[in-house]
Amino acid sequence: MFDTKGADDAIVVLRGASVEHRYDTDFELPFRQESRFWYLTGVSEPDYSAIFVPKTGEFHLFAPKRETSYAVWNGRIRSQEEIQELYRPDVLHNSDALQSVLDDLAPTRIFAGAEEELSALGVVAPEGCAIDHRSVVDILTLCRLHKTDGELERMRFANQANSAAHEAVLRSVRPGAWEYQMKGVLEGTLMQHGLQFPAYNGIYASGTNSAILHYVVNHQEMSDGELFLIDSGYEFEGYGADLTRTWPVNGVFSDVQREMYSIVLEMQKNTIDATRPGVKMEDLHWLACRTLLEGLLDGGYVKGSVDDLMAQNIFALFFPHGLGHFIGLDVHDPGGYPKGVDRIDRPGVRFLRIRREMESGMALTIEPGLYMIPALLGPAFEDPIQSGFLNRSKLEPLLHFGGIRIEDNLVVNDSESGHENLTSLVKEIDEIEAIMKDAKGVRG
Ligand SMILES: [Mn+2]
Repeated sequence: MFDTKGADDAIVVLRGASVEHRYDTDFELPFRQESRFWYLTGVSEPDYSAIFVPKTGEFHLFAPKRETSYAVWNGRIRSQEEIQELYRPDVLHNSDALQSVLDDLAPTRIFAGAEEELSALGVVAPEGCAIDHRSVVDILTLCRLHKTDGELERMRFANQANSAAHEAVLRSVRPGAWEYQMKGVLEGTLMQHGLQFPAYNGIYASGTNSAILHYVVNHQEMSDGELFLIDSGYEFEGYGADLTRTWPVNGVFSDVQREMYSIVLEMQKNTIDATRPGVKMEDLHWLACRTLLEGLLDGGYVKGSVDDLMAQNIFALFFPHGLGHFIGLDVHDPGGYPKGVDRIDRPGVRFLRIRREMESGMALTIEPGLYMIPALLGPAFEDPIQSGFLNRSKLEPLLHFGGIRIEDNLVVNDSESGHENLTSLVKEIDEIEAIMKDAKGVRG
């Protein structure tokens, strides 16, 4: 895949991540290896770098030379034998050998992970050597599209642990509790499973906050009659889960909450059922939109035909984000758009993070939602065309309803169903209510 024409002596140079600090202080942020480096080397500690030689298949690993002070302040210094055993490079070097190894290999072309890769490593390319900053990124993106068995094992475990932690939160949700306390329950449970690192900034949103798509303030007391939306996941060995559920704070769905929740559950079931090799993500998104509009039509919240409502982008007033994204070492794993494929320039679907045909081995989220967002519905009520499709008298009382999202993680495969759902967390209304009732009984 590398363009090595006339450059048989091309090499790949990659720099692993270093510890970063909070602004201008010595406060160290938790270390997280850069995903491409982690994917290729398996190294999840700071200050490593690597050279790959495509012609011979050789993997050179460069380990940082730790000073004695490291052993005092940071941790035990690994022996060369230990590093060799852990990461199994063909040749293990100290990082101060990088320049001399580079000079000995005398490449005429270097594939580097980023523009500043070589200068950040403190080395210079041999004179006349061409440097390509794009190909490694593009190729690794293609590799990461299809998960290996080892990756899937980690993703399954991440999903099991995160599902268990979400259920612990489900048992803790009640009027008078605070959003951040639910974060504490989730994190505490995940730590017990050994998952220490969030895959993204979690959302713990009650009431109207649940209609703010990336609400991360998490600082509100939860009230009787409101919904609570949790969208949070932690990583296991780099592989995250990305799960969302929405529950009634008081343990029982009100009539309108039940009605809206059922629409989202239907959107999710329809699209999960259709997820299989060969299907296009944008078609799954359209299916979710049509299911949404059918539900809203049934309830009398909108007027007209599904086709007309689709044509007028009414779906995007209630479901303004994409149906899902790839997931793996990054929560928004790369590769959603093949080269030359652009975003669809329409409300809602323009935020879709995948426009690809599904293939066996791809891992993705399916996360439809339904929100009452005053910033979208207000202007639509005044819009001469869109207002004609909206039943304002039924929608206006719901402006403070909040929102609902249900999100599972799937792997596309060649089985009869076309996929494996990694997420084992309750989502049926009666299951949710039964668990919340049981938890209430336990709490007393
Ligand atoms: Mn997601």
